[in-house]
Amino acid sequence: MTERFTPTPDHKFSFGLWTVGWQGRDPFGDATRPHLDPADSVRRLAELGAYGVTFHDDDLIPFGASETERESHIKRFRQALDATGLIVPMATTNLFTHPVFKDGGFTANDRDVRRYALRKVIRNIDLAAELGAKTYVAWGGREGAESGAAKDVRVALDRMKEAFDLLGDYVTEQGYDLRFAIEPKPNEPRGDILLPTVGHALAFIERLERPELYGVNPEVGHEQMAGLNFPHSIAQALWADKLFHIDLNGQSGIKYDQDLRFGAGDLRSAFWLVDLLESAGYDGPRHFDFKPPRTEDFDGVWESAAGCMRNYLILKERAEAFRSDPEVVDALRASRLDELARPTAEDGLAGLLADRGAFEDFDVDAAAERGMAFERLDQLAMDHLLGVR
Ligand SMILES: [Mn+2]
Repeated sequence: MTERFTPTPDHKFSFGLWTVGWQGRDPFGDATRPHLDPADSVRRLAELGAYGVTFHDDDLIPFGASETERESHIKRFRQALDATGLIVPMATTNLFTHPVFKDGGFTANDRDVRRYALRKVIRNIDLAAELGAKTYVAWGGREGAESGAAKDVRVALDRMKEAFDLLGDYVTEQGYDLRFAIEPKPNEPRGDILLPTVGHALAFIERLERPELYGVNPEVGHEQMAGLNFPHSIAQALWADKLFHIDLNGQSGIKYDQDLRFGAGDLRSAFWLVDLLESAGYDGPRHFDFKPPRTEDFDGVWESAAGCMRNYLILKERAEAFRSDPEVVDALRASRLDELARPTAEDGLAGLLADRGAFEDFDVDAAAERGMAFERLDQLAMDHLLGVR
């Protein structure tokens, strides 16, 4: 019963060092947990069944560390990776904690801050490539504003494009097998953040010089903070072939970024998300970007991390049961999903125009009377999710 929900490296679960290592500092309170050594996180995550670990530069090497300290932190981390077999599928840069980034990194009004930010990213891209990462995430948490005239958004987007184009040049010149994944978020810590949703990021990417190098890293809670349907955003990213990475966590409605463990918050949305990822054949990491609540001690931290993976596997099983239920197959047909999959005019524009049945002789009233049977379909999903079928 429990064995089938036991994670293994084949499931491709990964965690950020900053997740289990979060000390519980929030805007109103101090840390509730001591510092966690990255090497200990690696060992513990491996024991729990994860396959990968990810990091911001500053998670691994404290900001301002000397070159010698830097080397020793990297060495200890490498040793833990080698000892456990954990890999580094993704890395990212902290362009938000240090006060120098209070007005952003790539789009700070201060040009010297922008140049420093780019050099900080490039330095960590070298380390990411060295450790075998295939994806480089860019979350621009401080790229935004609290007031109107403070940021000329069109010009800031020019600077954002300039930054990403330079980084694209860099990985291309170095010959790194590394692609970028832009992580949207609508607000927090800035009042409003640039590239606030998956849709904004997808549109931005098409304006870059090498669009093929860039995709998105959507986070459950971020899209839900904007009141959006996360599985719909993921479906569009998949449709555009741009789902390079994903941040799984939980969020209850439109409020501050909760970073709950995956499966907490909007459970039905989590069910449809896992159903989508699994049925679409997404083969990237299932990466958890959550924060074990500051009420927890380390036992609670590991319980929370294990819960993320367990909930994913439970939902995967529930989604598979839903899809393979013959009654669901009937219900999908009754709701005419097969018809949606058929092109609207495989007879071409001329055929459509010549088809009197499509318009002149079309029985509008009869079509209007047809029910869609979506409620039966959704209740079947609910029964499967709740484990009563
Ligand atoms: Mn978050």
